Amino acid sequence: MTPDEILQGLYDNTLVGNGPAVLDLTDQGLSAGMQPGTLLFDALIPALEEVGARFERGDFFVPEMLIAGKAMAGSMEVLRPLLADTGVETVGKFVMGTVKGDVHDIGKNLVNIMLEGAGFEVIDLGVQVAPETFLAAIEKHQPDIVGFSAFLTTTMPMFKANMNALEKSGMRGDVLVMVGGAPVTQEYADVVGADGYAADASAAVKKAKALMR
Ligand code: B1M
Repeated sequence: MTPDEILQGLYDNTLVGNGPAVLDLTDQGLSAGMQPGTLLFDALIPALEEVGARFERGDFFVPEMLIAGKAMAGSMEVLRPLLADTGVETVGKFVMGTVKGDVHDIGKNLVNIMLEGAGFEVIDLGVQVAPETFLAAIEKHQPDIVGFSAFLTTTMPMFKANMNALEKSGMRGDVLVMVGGAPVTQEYADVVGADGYAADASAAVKKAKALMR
């Protein structure tokens, strides 16, 4: 198969949620010397964007979104160590989680991979993370930055709930706060009082590094 055929195959099979084929094509691409970032940014992410567009149009429903997400997550397991393995020294500690009420984690996991690749130690709290769980992790790990991810307009208000909990605990001054996720904007980040916002994983790395300075 040519690199173009591998990318097309990855896109098509992610779109229909064919996990085994996505894994197989990921292996084939890597064996052929393709860059992990090419497989991710030129096939997997565009496929999920198309899944979202079809969901919006009513052509896809939740099960289709779920199997497409799972197919991509399988490939990410293979790509993760390759994307993160840059041998960079630790530049800071990052506690990350998707907010309470929200189960989306692909975008968050991608940010984590890129942060790790840039030398951050990332403590991932997973999804549906309650304010008190963030607080406990901040107390335990003493991170430089805490990151809140939200992918639904209905869960974005949890940013404010988390900020309020941080203020109340007296720890707000000890940690920088970054927010992100598909529906989040710089404006919204400003409204909730976050220190940083990024639209995607590479912007998140740039912002996190800038905040550390
Ligand atoms: Co859901 N979903 N979903 N979904 N889902 C969206 C997000 C949606 C936009 C689809 C649509 O309508 N077009 C829509 C939200 C609409 C809105 O609120 N405005 C939606 C909906 C409505 C829902 C449900 C409510 C559907 C329902 O049940 N009726 C439901 C909610 C469940 C819940 O959370 N309580 C639901 C469920 C699901 C699945 C479980 C089926 C599955 C999630 C699987 C998983 O994550 N493990 C799923 C999926 C797969 C999607 C889409 C198709 C893909 C999301 C994704 O992974 N994108 C999505 C449509 C879309 O986004 N186009 C959709 C790829 C990812 C790499 O991109 O998420 O943008 P992204 O991540 C970026 C940035 O956000 C940023 O960097 C990432 C990497 O570049 N970023 C940060 C993320 N976190 C950051 C943190 C930072 C900085 C940057 O600092 C801390």
